[in-house]
Amino acid sequence: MSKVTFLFPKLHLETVILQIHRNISSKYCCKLLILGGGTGGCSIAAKFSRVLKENEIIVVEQCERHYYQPGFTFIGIGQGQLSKSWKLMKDVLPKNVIWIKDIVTSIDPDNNLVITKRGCQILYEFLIISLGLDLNFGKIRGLVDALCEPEVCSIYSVKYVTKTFEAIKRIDRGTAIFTHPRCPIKCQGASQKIAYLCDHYLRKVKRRECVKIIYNTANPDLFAVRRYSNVLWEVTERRDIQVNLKTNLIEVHPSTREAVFEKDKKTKVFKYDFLHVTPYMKPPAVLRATKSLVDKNGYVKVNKHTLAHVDYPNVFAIGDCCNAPNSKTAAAVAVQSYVVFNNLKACMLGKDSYFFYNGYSSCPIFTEIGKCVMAEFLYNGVPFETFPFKQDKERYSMYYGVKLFMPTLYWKFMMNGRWNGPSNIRKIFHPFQQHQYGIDQ
Ligand code: FAD
Ligand code: UQ1
Repeated sequence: MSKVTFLFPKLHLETVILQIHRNISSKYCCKLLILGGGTGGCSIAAKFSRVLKENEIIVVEQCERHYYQPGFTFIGIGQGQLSKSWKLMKDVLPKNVIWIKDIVTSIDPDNNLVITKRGCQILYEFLIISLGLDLNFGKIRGLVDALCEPEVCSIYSVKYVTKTFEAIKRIDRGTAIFTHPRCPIKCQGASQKIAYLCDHYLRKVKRRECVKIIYNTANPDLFAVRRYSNVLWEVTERRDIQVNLKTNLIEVHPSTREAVFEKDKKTKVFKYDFLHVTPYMKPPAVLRATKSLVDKNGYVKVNKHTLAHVDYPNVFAIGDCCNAPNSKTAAAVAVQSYVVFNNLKACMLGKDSYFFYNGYSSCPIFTEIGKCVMAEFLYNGVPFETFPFKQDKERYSMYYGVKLFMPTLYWKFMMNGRWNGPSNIRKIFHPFQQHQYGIDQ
């Protein structure tokens, strides 16, 4: 495992000393504050809960439930149930951390202070931001109203995911449209996975001939990594799925079932009988409001290799809300959590060493119920595969591997801080490969 010497600016912890007394109920202080109890927040809390003392960690998370979001694609095609895709936050978070169930409303990194909606003031020595992305259905005019109709849906939201399969089951003719927005999103593959699965379902029930399937994406290619987009182009051609690139949804008229798209600054209206929308996404409001922490789009400014904040050495970010240019997935978070854990631990001890994140991400692209292209890659779309066979192929093994083993890997290993990505598996299959940990230089 590569460890490289690097100078973290030393913190003068004596000066950060928390002057608030623990016995004032709405005032807290802690060694490590974690914002967000999603994939990143829970996995890193689990890691630090083994090295820090009881009550030295506080997690602020607004939700009662922790969802396994990768399962939403299966739910959308009737291969999973929403009721089985979540656990209570209290059961996912480690037992020896303090959970403040509230919304973070203010972050003041100059004074090491976070304030919540109900008025808790929390002073921290070290901060990890893992607030994910907010879904922004409202950005597309008419969409929120359209989502009240039975034929408009989205696997991206807890609210609409179950409805997706209901809507797919009802398709019997006409045009089914799937969209992908013009912004970074979590799991860039999910917007097209659901189109392929829908196509497969319609073939199974022998209604495919009556339905035209269109995938309208704002992106310039089907997938950001050429190796995998090649195979996906073959899939869409073979299965007669029309792909329109650089075609961005801007408006929906539910009463006439029309979706308005923009391409090359011109608008084009598509009639639909079924519409699956992948919404715009944006960092949570509190991040966008904290200008000193974020870039112009509201993502936390980190060094893309160390994941330390570029200006505040006691602040790190992990997952979808940071501005490292990796593809935003839980698979990426697994590797990032390992890097952040080691770098922050070194920082806490005043050591000058760091681990290096090279952008690893993975996206299992289901092309049928029973087939999956397992995309794995680094920064700049460089393929970086784990298994001893070509992964730019549709495979049965990858589909069932993801469906059957990934939830256990997520709940039992990742949420306990014990899954750092597939580096150890890769080491078995590719013992002489460089960069085998996905985290070295
Ligand atoms: P999240 O897990 O979203 O956590 C953010 C947390 O912050 C949430 O719990 C939220 O409630 C909390 N929060 C936000 N704002 C505040 C606030 N102001 N105050 C308090 N709490 C707040 N990844 C894969 O690796 N493989 C897949 O196959 C895959 N498929 C996917 C399919 C779908 C449909 C979706 C939606 C996602 C998929 N992902 C997949 C992506 C993966 O789920 C995310 O990348 C991952 O969950 C990101 O983790 P995170 O911690 O950054 O954000
Ligand atoms: C992964 O690590 C992960 O996080 C737990 C996922 O989310 C559920 C994934 O979908 C994938 C594919 C990985 C990567 C794991 C392997 C074995 C390639």
